Amino acid sequence: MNEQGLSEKEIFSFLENAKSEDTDYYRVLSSMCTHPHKIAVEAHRLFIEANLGDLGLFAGACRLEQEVVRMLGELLHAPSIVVPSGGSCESSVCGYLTTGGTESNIQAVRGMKNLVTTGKKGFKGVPNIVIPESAHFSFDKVADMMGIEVRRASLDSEFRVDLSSVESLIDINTMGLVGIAGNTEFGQIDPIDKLSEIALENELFLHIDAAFGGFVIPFLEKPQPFDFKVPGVSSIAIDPHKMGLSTIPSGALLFRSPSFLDSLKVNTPYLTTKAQFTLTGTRSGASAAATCAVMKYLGNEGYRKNVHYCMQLTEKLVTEARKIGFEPLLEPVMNVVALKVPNPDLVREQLLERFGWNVSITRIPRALRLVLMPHNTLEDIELFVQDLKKVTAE
Ligand code: 0PR
Repeated sequence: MNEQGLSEKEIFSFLENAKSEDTDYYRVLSSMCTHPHKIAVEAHRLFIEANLGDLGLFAGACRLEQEVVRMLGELLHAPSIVVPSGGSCESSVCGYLTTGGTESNIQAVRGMKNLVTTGKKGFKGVPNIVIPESAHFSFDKVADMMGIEVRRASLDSEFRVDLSSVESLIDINTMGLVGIAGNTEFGQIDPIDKLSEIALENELFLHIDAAFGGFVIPFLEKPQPFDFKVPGVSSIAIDPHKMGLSTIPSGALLFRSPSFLDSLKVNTPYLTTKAQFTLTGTRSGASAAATCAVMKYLGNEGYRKNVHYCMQLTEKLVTEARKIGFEPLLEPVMNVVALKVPNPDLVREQLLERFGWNVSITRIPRALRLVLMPHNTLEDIELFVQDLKKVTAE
């Protein structure tokens, strides 16, 4: 740091310089985030200093968090219950706002672990969870930090988790299963109803990672079962900072039962509240306000339009790609396309170098991964496919 501060003018020229290196989502087909809605940005500014880590000082922001949890509970068909709240807020749905899918997944597994290790079930060895091979790399972090074994079940030909593989990995030390509702690479939805049957039969928790799909699946023309309507689902991660059009960081974790949330409780003796259930201490009230505002502003209808638009982009991309001879690995279920092209790593590199397109690659098999988001346009898609044709023709 300098001994003396810079002028406002100097700071902003320094910041603008840095900002010019960012993409502003132009020609970005690799991101699950997008421009936050302007209502979310305004609300975020209004609550910029609010700290949800000290609910007693920020009762208003706390109320907004509870309202978001209530609205998400409604969206995900959560049963109505009373939360054992450490703060001054009570809610009829159980959960809290996180920094995103990573924190939600970590906390869901931590909850499972706390419940089983203090519960009746006799664990002989290291506890384990069974997740799909397609699970997000946040589960690598879970494996690393939680002292548990993470077992990966293989996928079927449609990139959904293979149920017989899941069953073969379950043993006496299994605490729970994870299903993905909108996996990162393919946008595919695991058979959540079948996973639920396996979970109930074996008395296991079932966490659903709907970080991306949570704001997509309910608004599709033919939604598949993935939420608390499915009886064995015990917790769900859903991210407002992805298709929820809120500001970063905005994630959420919802539980079917208050005991799950309670298992995460830590006493906070010197705060205005007695306990915390969250992973982070200081938390952004601005994100809660942003999410609350955009959800209320858009309503179901607004999100349905948003998903409809992204699915139109998706269909356009697949149609145009087929015209130049490229097939998707699977018929897109949501606004993610995995496109089979020869030499995808080189194609990706060329698309960026020559035309400024940011795309990503799936791991197995290697294919171009394209996420169609509200910042993309139908014209963009046409241009993209033309550029893809040029890059692959050589
Ligand atoms: N679960 C699923 C299914 C996800 O797709 C992701 C993130 C997470 C959990 C973790 O969420 P957080 O990153 O919010 O903790 N999926 C995107 C990905 O890894 C995140 C992302 C978003 C990456 C925008 C790049 C980007 O520009 O691809």
